[in-house]
Amino acid sequence: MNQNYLDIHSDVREALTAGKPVVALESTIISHGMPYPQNYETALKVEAVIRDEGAVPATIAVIGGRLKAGLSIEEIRYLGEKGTAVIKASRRDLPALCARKLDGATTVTTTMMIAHMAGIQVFATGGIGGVHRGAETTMDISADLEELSKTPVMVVCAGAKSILDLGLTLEYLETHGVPVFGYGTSELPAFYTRTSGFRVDYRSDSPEDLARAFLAQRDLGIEGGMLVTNPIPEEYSMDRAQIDKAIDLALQRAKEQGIKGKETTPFLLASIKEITCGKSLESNIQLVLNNARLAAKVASEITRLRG
Ligand code: PSU
Ligand code: MN
Repeated sequence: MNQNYLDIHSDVREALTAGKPVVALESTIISHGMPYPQNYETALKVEAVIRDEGAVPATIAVIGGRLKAGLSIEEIRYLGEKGTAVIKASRRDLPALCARKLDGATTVTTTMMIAHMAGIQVFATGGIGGVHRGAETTMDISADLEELSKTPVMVVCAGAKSILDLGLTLEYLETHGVPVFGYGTSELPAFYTRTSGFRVDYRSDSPEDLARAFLAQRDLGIEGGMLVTNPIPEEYSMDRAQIDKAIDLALQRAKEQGIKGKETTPFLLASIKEITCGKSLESNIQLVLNNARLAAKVASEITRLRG
C-alpha cells in the first residue's frame, strides 16, 4: 500500500479532512532550481502566499525513504542546504529511494504522484519539463509530460523555458490528451517571457473557470491532469533577446561538456542563471509566487464548487 510509505503533515491532513483547499509544491525547485539561501527563503514565501489566500501548502519530498506531503520548516531548510546533493527524484527513482530510505527532491512528476496519493488536486510550480530540442535523436522527453497524462492533478506553472522545444512539447501533450490552459492569455508563456508564439488550447480568465474544467474532467472519468500556464507578471518579465542568447549559450555548453540524462535540465537552468548574472533568479522567484497565488485560488474554487 502507498499509505505504508506516505506521511501526510498534520496541517495538510486536517485541511483535507475538513474539505479545505490544499496546494502541493515541488522540492526539485528548492534543491536544484535555486541556490541557497534564496531557495529556502523562496520556499517559505511560497507557502506564506498560499496561506494568505486561505489554502494550506504541502511541500512534497522524499525524506529517509518516506513520501512526505507537507514538510516542516526544518525539512525545507535541510533540502535547501543540501541542494544538488539531494537525488533528483523522478518516477523511476521512487522504488530505490523508498527501499533504501534515501532522500529525494521531487520533480513535477513525483510531486504529482505523491500529491495524488495524499488526495491533493492542485499543484503550483515554476516551469515543467518537456520535449528537449533535438529530442528526435536524443529521445530526451521529460517524464513530466507522461505524468500529466496519467495522474489527475492540475499543475499551475509559467509555461516552459525555451531550453525545450515548445512546439513539440505541445504536440506531445495533445497526443496524450492533456488540456493546456492559458490564464488571461491565448499564448503559451515561456517562463521568463509572457509569450512564445505558440497557442494554448484554451484561454481562461478566472479561477472558477479552471476549477470547473478540472471538475468536469473528473466527472467525465478522463484520466490524467491538466496544465495551467500563467504568464510571469509584466514587471518581472525578461528581455526576450537577452534570455534567448543565454539559452543558446547554455545549450552550446551542455553539448560541449556532453551533459546527458537527468543532469540536462539542472545544468541548463544553472548555466542560464550564471550567464544572466543572477538576473533571472528574481524573475524565477516572482513567477513562482504568482503561480502559488493562482493555484490557491483555483483550489479554493474546487472546494467551494464541490461543497
Ligand atoms: N524547469 C524549470 N525549473 C525546474 C525544473 C524544470 O524551469 O526546476 C525541474 C522540475 O522539477 C521539473 C524537472 O519537473 O526539472 C524536469 O526535469 P527533466 O527535464 O529531467 O524531466
Ligand atoms: Mn530528460
